[in-house]
Amino acid sequence: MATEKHAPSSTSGNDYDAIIVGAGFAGMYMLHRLRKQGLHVRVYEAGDGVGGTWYWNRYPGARCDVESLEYQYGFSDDLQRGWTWTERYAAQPEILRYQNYVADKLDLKKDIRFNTRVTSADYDTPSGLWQIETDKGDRAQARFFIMATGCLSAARVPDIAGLEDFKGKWYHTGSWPHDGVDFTGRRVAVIGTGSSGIQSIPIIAEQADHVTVFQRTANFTLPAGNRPLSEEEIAARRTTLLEDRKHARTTAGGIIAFEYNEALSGEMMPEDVQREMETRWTGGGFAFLGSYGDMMATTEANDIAADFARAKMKARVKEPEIADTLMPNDHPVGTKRLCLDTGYLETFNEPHVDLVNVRELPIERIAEKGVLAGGKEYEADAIVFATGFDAMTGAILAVDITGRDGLRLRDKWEAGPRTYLGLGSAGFPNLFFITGPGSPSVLSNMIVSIEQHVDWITDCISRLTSGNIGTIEATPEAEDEWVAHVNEVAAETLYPQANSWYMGANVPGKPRLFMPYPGGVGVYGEKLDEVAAADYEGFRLGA
Ligand code: N01
Repeated sequence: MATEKHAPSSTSGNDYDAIIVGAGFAGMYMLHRLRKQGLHVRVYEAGDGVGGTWYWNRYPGARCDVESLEYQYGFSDDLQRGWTWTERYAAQPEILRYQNYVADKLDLKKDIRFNTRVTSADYDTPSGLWQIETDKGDRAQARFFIMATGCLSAARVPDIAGLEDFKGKWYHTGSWPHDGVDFTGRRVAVIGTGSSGIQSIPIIAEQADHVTVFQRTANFTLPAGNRPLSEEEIAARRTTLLEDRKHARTTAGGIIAFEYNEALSGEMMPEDVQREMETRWTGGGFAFLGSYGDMMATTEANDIAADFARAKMKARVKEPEIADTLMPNDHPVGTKRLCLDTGYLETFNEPHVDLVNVRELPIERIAEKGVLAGGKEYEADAIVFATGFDAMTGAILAVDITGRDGLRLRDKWEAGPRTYLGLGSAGFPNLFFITGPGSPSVLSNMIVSIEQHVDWITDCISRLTSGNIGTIEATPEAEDEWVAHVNEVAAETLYPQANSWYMGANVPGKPRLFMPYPGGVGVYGEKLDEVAAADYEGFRLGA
C-alpha cells in the first residue's frame, strides 16, 4: 500500500555518501570498509557508545554463546593480535571492551553520532538520495542507506495489564541499567526462560532473598562448559584466525569449533549415536546439535536427541515435580535457540527459588506488590522481564522507511518481511540490510555473517561507484523467488514446528513465517558470489 511521501527536507549540509543506522558489530565494520573506499559516511546510534546488542544487554550473567575465539572480527590480523580473550565464552563487559578497543583502534567514533535515533528515511526519486530524520532533529541525506540495526535489538515488554500499578522497580534484560542492579535482600520475579532468563536467573538468585521464576515454555539447556582460556589455545588461534575465518564461511553455522556429523541417525549404531551425543554434550556448546545429520530433519530423529537432553537436564534437578515442569516437551530440540547455561537448573534446588508454570497458572496482571498468576499473588520488590525481542524486523520497522513511489516498508512487510537475499527489498533502491530477514543471520555466528554481508555490500557499492551506476534495487521477481526458496528450505526442517521468535510467534499479531535463511552460511555465500559475478543478477542497476 502506497502512502503519501514526505516532502524532501533541507539537510543543512549534512550530505553523505552513506548513512548507517547502528554502531554494533555490523555498523562498525561497515563504517570502516566504506571509509576505506574514500566514502563520506555517517553512523547514527541510539546508545551513547558503540556495541549494539552488547551495549544494551547488560543483565547479570550476559555472555555470548559462540566461543570468544570465534566471536571476534576476522578481517584484520593487527586487530586480533592486539586483543586477548580470557574465557571460552566471553561475558558482556569483555565483549563491550573489545568493541571499544576496535572502535578506538580504527578511529571510528568520530563518524558516529551517538544518542541519536533515526526516526524516518525517505527515498527521494528525483535526486536518488535517502533523506533521514532523527529524534534530535537532524536531517541528512545520502546515496546509500544501510540498516545495521541487529536482529535482536527491539526489546519487548509483554502487554501485561497493571504494570503501571507496580510499586517496585522493573527491568528488561535487553535494556539493562548501565550502573547495574543490586538485588541483595530483595524478592525478585523473573518472567521468561529463554537465553536471557536462563543466564540471569542463577546470578539473580545468588543475590536475592527470594526469586520467583515465571516459565511459559521450558527450554532445552545444556551446560556451557565455560572456563578460562589457556595461553596455548589463545596463541594457537592467533596464528590461524584469518584462515579459520575463510573456512568458517564455508560451514553451515559460521563456526569451526565443531563439525556437523553428516551420518544420519539410522545409519549409525544406536550406541554410537549415544556416544556421539554424550561427547558433544559434555564438551558444551552447540556441538550437540551436530551429533548426527538428520536431527533437524525428522521428528523421529529429533526425538533421540530430545530424550537424551531431557534425561541430562532432569538429573540436575532434585525435586521430581519441579524437574518435570522444567522439561521442554512442546517443541523439537534445536527449533528454539538452544540455551547454554551455567548452573541454571541447579538454581531450582535452592529453597529460596520458586518456579511458576504459567501454562497452568497464567499471569493475570501485575499488581501493586507483585505478579498475580493463577489467582495467587507472588509478592516481589522487583520484576525482571527476560521476555525477548521483536526479532529480526522490529528494529528495521522502528524506522519509518519510505521507498520509491511512497511505498512504506511497514506496509510492504505487513504480511511478513520480503527481501532478496536478506540484503535488499524491491521498491527501496540503495537500501541495504546487514543480516536482514532472509539471510542466515541468527542461525549462524553473527560476526561471520556480518562480515560476509559487509564485504558483499562494499564490493557492490564499489562496482556502482566505479561503473557510474546510480542505483541498485532488487527486482520483484528475484525477491519472490528468494522468499519462496527460504520458505521451502525451512519447510524441510523442523523449525516451523516451534512457537519461536524465529517464526515471529512471540509477538502477538506478528505474521508467522520463518525469518532467517536455514540453508547455511556456506551455501548462502556461494549464492552471494554467483549473484555478484553475474553483475548482480536479480537486482536492477539504474542510471
Ligand atoms: O528471549 P526469548 P531471550 N508471559 O524470546 C517468555 C539471543 N541471546 O532474550 O517461549 C510469560 O528467547 C517466553 O516464553 P515463550 C539468543 O539468540 C543470546 O531470552 O514465548 N512469558 C520466553 O521464555 C536468544 O534466543 C544470548 O512461551 C513470556 C522468554 O520470555 C535470543 O537472544 C543471551 C511472555 C523470552 O525468551 C532471545 O533470547 C541472550 C509473557 N507474556 C539472548 N512473553 C547468548 O549469547 C515472553 N515470555 C547466550
